[in-house]
Amino acid sequence: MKKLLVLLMGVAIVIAITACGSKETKPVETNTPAATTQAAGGQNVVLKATNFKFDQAEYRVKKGEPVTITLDNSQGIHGASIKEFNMKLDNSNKTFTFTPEKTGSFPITCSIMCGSGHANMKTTLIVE
Ligand SMILES: [Cu+2]
Repeated sequence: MKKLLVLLMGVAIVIAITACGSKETKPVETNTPAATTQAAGGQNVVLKATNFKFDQAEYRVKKGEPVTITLDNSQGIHGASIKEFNMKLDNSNKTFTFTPEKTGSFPITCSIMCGSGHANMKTTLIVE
C-alpha cells in the first residue's frame, strides 16, 4: 500500500515538472551590441546613466547621418558632454541632434558633479 502511494506521488511530480516545462518561454534577446537603432529620422543613441557609469562602454554611429543623442538619467543626476560636437546634456536639456561629419572616437563625459564616481563616468561615441 505504501509503495503504491510513493509511486503515485512520483507520477504526480513528473506530471508537475512536465507541465511547468511546457509553459516555459524562452527569454527574448534584447541585448543589441550597442544602443543604436536606425529609425526613419536618423540614428538614435540613448545614454543611460546610473551611479556612476553610462550603460555602454561605447556607442557607435555612422558618419554623415543625423544622430539624436538622448540622456536618460535612470539613477542619480548626471550630465553628458561631447566637447568635439559642442554637446551638453542634462535633465533640462535631454536631447541633442547633429550630423557627425568626421569619423573617430570621441569621449563622452559626465558634466555634472554627481558624486564619488564622477571622474570615472566616461564613455565613447564612435563615428564610423
Ligand atoms: Cu558626474
